[in-house]
Amino acid sequence: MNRRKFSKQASMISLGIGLAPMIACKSSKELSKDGASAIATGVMAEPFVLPALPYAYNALLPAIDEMTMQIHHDKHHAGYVTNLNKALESSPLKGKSLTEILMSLTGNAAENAVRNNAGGHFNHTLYWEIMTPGGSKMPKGKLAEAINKKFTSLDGFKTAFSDAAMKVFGSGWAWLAVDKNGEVFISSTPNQDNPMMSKIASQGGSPILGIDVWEHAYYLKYQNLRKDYITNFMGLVNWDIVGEKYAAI
Ligand code: MN3
Repeated sequence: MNRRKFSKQASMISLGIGLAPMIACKSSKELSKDGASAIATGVMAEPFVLPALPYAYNALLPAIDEMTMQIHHDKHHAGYVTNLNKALESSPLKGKSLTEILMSLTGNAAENAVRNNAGGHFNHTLYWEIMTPGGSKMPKGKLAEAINKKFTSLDGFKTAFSDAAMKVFGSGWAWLAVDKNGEVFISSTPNQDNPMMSKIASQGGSPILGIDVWEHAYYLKYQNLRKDYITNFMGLVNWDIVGEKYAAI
């Protein structure tokens, strides 16, 4: 990437961080295996590119099987990235960062292609990041305090989060997000929406943890047993990364 393009993308990213630094540069960098900067990965600014999975396809076994990971990342997420770039060609949102795009969406049907694919790109980037076979198994520090304040305990959070994920009708996501007062909340969104779409979502905020409950995320291994997938997902959460995201907001 030449210097001019690099600085153009850098300025777009700095504009995009705004109220919600979310998958900020630091986190995007972690997704890049070749040591390139977060900006060069194109996770957050045009042209958007598929971030490398930060671990092997089989790293999450036995909770999530290798074929599911491969298809999910290489086909589904890749498709959102390709279609996002395509949709932006004829969109007034072209040129904005990913976070700016999400926060600008109004729910107008003309935005649907950008909405679905920008959401898909953002959501999956977060999902890969916050799952790992390693990392802390419990939230620490300020995040632990915020979770305990809202849900009494980690178990209280897990019960409420699992309940929200179970109740998503059809395809969608459940979230742990942070509101403008720094308080954590649980919500769910249909399709590829997320709480960053503050003009659309039932509650706007910055997601720090999300579970994909589209059937493509679990059906090969779990079929109709969404509850078992959710339970096993909870054991994959890297609370160090979630804590970093909370601290960055
Ligand atoms: Mn998915």
